[in-house]
This record gives sequence, structure tokens and C-alpha cells, in this order.
Amino acid sequence: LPKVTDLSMDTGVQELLLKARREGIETAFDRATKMTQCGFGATGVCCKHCLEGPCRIAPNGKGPQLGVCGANVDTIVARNFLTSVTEGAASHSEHSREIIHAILEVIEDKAPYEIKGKDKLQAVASGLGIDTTGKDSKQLAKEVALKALEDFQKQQGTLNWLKLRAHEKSSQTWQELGILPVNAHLEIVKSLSRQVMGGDADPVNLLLGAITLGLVDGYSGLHMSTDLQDILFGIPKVIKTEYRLGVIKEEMVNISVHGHVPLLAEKVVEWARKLNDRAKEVGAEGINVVGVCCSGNELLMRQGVSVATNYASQEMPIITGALEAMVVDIQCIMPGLQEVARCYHTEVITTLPHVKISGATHVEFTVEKADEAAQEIILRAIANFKKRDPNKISIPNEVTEAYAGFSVEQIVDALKAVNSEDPLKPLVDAIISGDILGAVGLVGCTNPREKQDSANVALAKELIKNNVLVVATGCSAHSLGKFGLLSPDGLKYAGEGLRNTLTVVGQANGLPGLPPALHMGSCVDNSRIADLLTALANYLGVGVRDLPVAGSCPETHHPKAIAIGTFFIANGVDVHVGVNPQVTGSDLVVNVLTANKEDYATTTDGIFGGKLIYEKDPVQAAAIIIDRIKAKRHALGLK
Ligand code: NFS
Ligand code: SF4
Repeated sequence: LPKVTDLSMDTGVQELLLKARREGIETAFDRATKMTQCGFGATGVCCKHCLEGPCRIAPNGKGPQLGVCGANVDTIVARNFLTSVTEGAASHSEHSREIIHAILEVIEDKAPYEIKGKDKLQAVASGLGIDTTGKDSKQLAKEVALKALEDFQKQQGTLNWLKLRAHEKSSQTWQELGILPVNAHLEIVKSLSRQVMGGDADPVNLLLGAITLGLVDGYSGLHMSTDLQDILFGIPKVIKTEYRLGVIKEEMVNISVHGHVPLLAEKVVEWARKLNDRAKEVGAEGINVVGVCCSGNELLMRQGVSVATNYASQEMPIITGALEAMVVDIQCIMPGLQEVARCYHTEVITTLPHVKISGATHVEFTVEKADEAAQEIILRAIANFKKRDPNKISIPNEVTEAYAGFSVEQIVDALKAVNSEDPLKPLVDAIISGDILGAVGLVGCTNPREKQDSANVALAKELIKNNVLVVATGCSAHSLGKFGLLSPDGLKYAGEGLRNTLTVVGQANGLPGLPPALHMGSCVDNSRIADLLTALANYLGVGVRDLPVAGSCPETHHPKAIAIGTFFIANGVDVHVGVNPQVTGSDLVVNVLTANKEDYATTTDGIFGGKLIYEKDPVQAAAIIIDRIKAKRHALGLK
């Protein structure tokens, strides 16, 4: 067995991995060790699109070079890439569609939520061209929700959310290429139909299809989810919180919320507060809700709920022996949770009809019956408290303080404390002077095949040291939170220019400084990063592709991350991945995505201004990213 210190940087996770081994419990890290990766799949050359196959193309020309149908390796790899992007776009679009329906129920008084983000509602409504005069928030929210629904229904034109949020120069490029998405469902279905056996067999065309699906992901998925969630739950503001497994409290009834859509998670927090005293009846001091993955991020951003852990170690809260319930909704929920939970008193509670795990408890959640579902979950957790086995309880004690809640609105507000007339000016001035060299969105996951948190943290530190501002989302943000980079203390790792700038802005806002990495939210909140870039590009009068910025996903695992990466590449932003993107079997696909100079004009870099960078070593990756940021600065005439 590998040493636990090679599996995760998080000492709490290491401690619980040892506990799991003592107790004979298998975790994702163990399964990753046992599961050898297939060389064909790893390079993307395996096709399972029909029953003549599976077909796989042998490397180096030694063996069959065409599938039974005659598909070549480029078509197979490009098609598999499109499959991943489509899965990601479908996940995010389904997320936003859930929120649309929630809003429509709320305005008809059929669901127990209220429209909390009135400012955001006004802003989004005017952005969509809705006349806001004299309309109350219910009327406005209805019109916004119906505009959102059009993005799943219309048969002509372009996504409303793309028109709302995309930079004009980017849209122009997509328009010229004829790849603008019409509606999310239409594009997802069209994509599936072109992937089918005997469908699209032109690898370049398949990759352009992937760009369209990347745009679906970015606009009707990410942006729409963020905008509508801000309308429903309010725009995040800076908030202090805690990270790591030590946020689980032995004397409390502990409930972790895990998944992505905050509709249920918000209710769990609300009812945990309302039913807190009921926990005392079973001898607990109260109820403690903690976050895992992106549901954790959503609650962190708006409620300050602390975060226990991120993706790869999601089984660990159960292994503490002190978790009464693990409540899940959709995405990134390991089926293995239930296998682990069987050995403890923890109840895994699934909540949606299309995401169940056999053996887990199912409490059906609908927005109409949100209060009832949340109450039932809390009462079940309280009842489980007495079923604990005291011999199995062991909670790692570290916690780390962190700040989150950096929505674009919050960043602009913070900058207003420095320049109330022209808030972006201090940031732009710092970029122009070189105090801030550029910015990188550090996003994505952790992956049980990689040493958890290690590349996320190492890459962030390297960037910060070189005066690159880091903004973070998703499980990567959790990695940074655990290791002090979401706290002003983390400025000790920053280069002088970055440190000075963030100290000035922080102090103008009553903090010792801003953290060197700004936590902007969950993975759908990568939209916030895109919005910030659009605002900067507009301010400077350039395209997003011209900005000295990049995205990085050092430890990713999910097709959603591939979709998000494609969205940023389409916007002219380089995207680094530290995990094999499973396309290396095709020179053509590699060349188009990574622009290694052959036929440069037909690469994503030549067309959109952004490319894929695959580099496992985080320090090396930082160097490549910084070089590229410098080249983009140079092209802007900056030193
Ligand atoms: Ni993003 Fe969030 Fe985490 Fe990765 Fe999964 S939880 S949406 S996919 S693992 S960051
Ligand atoms: Fe093989 Fe072609 Fe069928 Fe794919 S679509 S499994 S390459 S025959």
C-alpha cells in the first residue's frame, strides 16, 4: 500500500486513511491504487459508439488503424472529447434549469423561498433588455426566469445568456465560425446525434462542435446558474469561515451537505438552525452543518458554513465516526460513500429521483416540499446521534481560517474603498505597472489518483510568488483554503507587488489585507471569473483573449471541468490541466488543442487566442503559464 503521506497533503485525511486501514475500510485512494488505467482509454483511442466495437487504435501504427466502420484515430479521439464536453454541459445546464423552475414556483408562492438578490435581479433583467420600470420583484423574476427558459426552448437565434454575458469580440468570432449555440437542449441532443455511429467523422468539425458545447456549458450552464442563484439567495459578500476535517464537532449532531445545487442545502442550514434545540434532547450540544465539494462552496459563499473536505476525500467525514448524515444531491457523489457508511452509523441520504445510491436512504426533495424534506433529514440525523459507536470516533483536530465570498460585485465594492469613482482603476493600474503580473483562475477538483491538494497548492504558491493574482473556485479553492492561501496570512507567500496591492485594498476594507487567492465560489461560479475578465477587457478596450490571464485545473477529474476548460479556451484564455486529458492518441487533436505550431491558423490558439496546456509538474506548469502571461502583456505594450 502507498504511504498515506503520498496520497494527500492534508494531515487530517492522512490520519483518517490510517484509521480506515486499521478498520479494514477501502477508500477511493485504495481503489485508485488497485485500478490500473487502460492505455487505450487513457489516450482516447477506444471507441464504444456501436456494437461493432469496442474498437481501439493501436499506437505507433502497430495494429489496426481504423475501427470496423473505418473511423480513424483522429475521429475517435475528437468524438470522445466531444462526449466529455457534452456531459459537462448537460450537468451544468440541468443545474440551471432546476433553478429556473424553483424561481417560477417561488413567484407563484408554491415554494418556501424568497427572492433575496434584488440588486442582481435588477441588473440581470436590464441586461436581458427587460423594461424594469414599475415592476415588483416577483414580476421581474418571472420575466427573467422565462427568458432563461427560452434558452432551453427556442429553435432559432442564440442563447439569451450568451448575449447577456459574452464579450462582444468573442461572440463575433463564434458568429463568423457559425458555432453559436441556439438552445441548450437542442445543442446537447444535436451533439449526441453527431457522435452516434455513422455521424460526424470530421475531427475538426467534431472539435468545433465541442466549442459550441463549451459555450452551452459556459452560458446556459455556469452563468445562468450563478445569476439565478444570486437572484434567489443573494449575491455573496466576503465572509470568514473554517476549513478541514476539524470543523466536525464531536459534541454536535454533524450533517454534511454534498453535491451542487444549493436549493436543498440552503434549507438544511435553515432547518438546522430552527431545530437546533431538538439535538439537545439526545444529548448533543446542537447541530453542525458542514460542506463537502460544491454544495459546500455554495453554503460557504452565502452562509459562511465551514467546509470539511473536497472531492477526493469525501469519504473521510464518515470515517470520523461522528457524522450523523451525509446529504447529497447531484454530481461528484461517489457511489462508494454508501459502502463506507455501512461500517458506521452514518446515513447517506440521497434526495433526487434521478440520483440514487442503492442501500442509501432516499428522502425525496422537491422545491414545493423543501421544508418537509429538510426537517425529515435533520430529524433523522438527530436520531442517528445515539447510534454512534464511541470506539470508532476520531476527528482530526486541525482547522484553518479562510475568507470567501468574492463575487465580482464584492470585488468591485472592495476596490471602491480605494477609488470610489473608478473602482477597477486600482486593479488595472497594478496590472499596468506590473505589481500584478496577471491573473490565473485556479479551478477544478482533486482526484484520488493524484496526491490530494498538492498540485493545487504548489501551483498557486508559485504563481503568487511571481505576483500573479489567483482567483479560485470549486475543490481547488478548498485545497487553497486548507493551506492558508485564502487568508491574509497567505500574503507571506506573495511577491512584493502583489502583496502591496492586496494589502492596500484589504486595509481600505478593514482587513489586514486581501488573501492572495480570492475564493469566487463553486464550479458554476467560474462564470464570475469570466465576468471579471469581461469587465477588465471592456475597461481596457481589448478582447478577453488579449488579457494576461489563464486558467488552471491541476488536479481535475470530471467531464464538467473539460467543458469549463473548453468554454475558457473559446474565450481566448489558456487552460492548463495537470491530469491526462485523454486525447494524446491523436496528433491532430493534440495539435488543434495545444497549438504546437503545425498549422497554427487551425488551432484553438490561432482561432480563439487560447489553448490547452498539459503539464503534470505544477512548478513547470506555473513557468509555462507565466511565460504566456508575459507574452500577452508584451502584446498589450506592457512591460
Ligand atoms: Ni467542480 Fe464541484 Fe469538486 Fe470537481 Fe466535483 S465538486 S463542480 S467537478 S470535484 S471541483
Ligand atoms: Fe468501432 Fe466505428 Fe463502432 Fe466506434 S463507431 S465502435 S470505431 S465500428
